[in-house]
Amino acid sequence: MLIKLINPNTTAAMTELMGHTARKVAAADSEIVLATSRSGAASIEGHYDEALSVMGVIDEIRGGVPADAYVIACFGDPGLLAAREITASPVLGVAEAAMHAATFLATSFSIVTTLERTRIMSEHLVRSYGMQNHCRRVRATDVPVLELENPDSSARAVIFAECEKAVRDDQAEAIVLGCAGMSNLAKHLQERLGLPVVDGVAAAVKFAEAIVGMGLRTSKIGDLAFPLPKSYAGKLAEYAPAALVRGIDHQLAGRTAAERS
Ligand code: 2AL
Repeated sequence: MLIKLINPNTTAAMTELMGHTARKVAAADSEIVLATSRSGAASIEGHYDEALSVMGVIDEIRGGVPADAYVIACFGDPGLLAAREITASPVLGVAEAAMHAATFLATSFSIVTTLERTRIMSEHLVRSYGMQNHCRRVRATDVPVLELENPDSSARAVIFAECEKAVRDDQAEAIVLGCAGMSNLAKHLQERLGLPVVDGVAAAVKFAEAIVGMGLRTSKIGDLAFPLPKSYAGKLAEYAPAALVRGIDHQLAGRTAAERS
């Protein structure tokens, strides 16, 4: 099956890092196609960055080879529900996938993320995903996203120290890594901490395989139905749903990419 992993930020090195993680966990017959957003912020660390990243995500879903599933690889899950509207192929967000995975492994988890403002954003996600009963606390490290790309930075040590605090002070039984750019740290942290450390990139890829493998597709009878055709004005005219729908072909939407080829 073909899984397209979309990095909603424009930093290609981060896409490669996440692609490495995805390919390590993917089944032998899964093909992981990587896409770096062609518009928007170099890193997503606020509501504004996030809102403006959504068009880049949409572009990657409506353009290129149709995939059996899509992974939105940023911990804010930018545009997740909008993306689910424009395709019937399952779309997974790394935050939602990681939180669900953690609930299978422990009755409580804490999230360790990047900046203080993204901590607050992750708290919103915990509430919108109904994870309040499972998430003990969201912890910020004040490590900027792009600092994760710098091998000389103290980011790893700072993240480890925050995970230790989550175990000691929150009594967290599992850790969820609160940035897709941390995906290469999960194994090392898990070994050092001695508890499950969940990376959303790996979780989303494995859930995508499971959902597609079960023959399941996104429901098109409610709010995730294809967007209503209408005109959009100004700079967003090209995103008008009629144009999107033309690009996606409703007839084919119910079949997998493997079936279509
Ligand atoms: C992220 C992420 O995963 N990628 C990005 O650019 N920003 N999220 C975060 N909490 O820092």
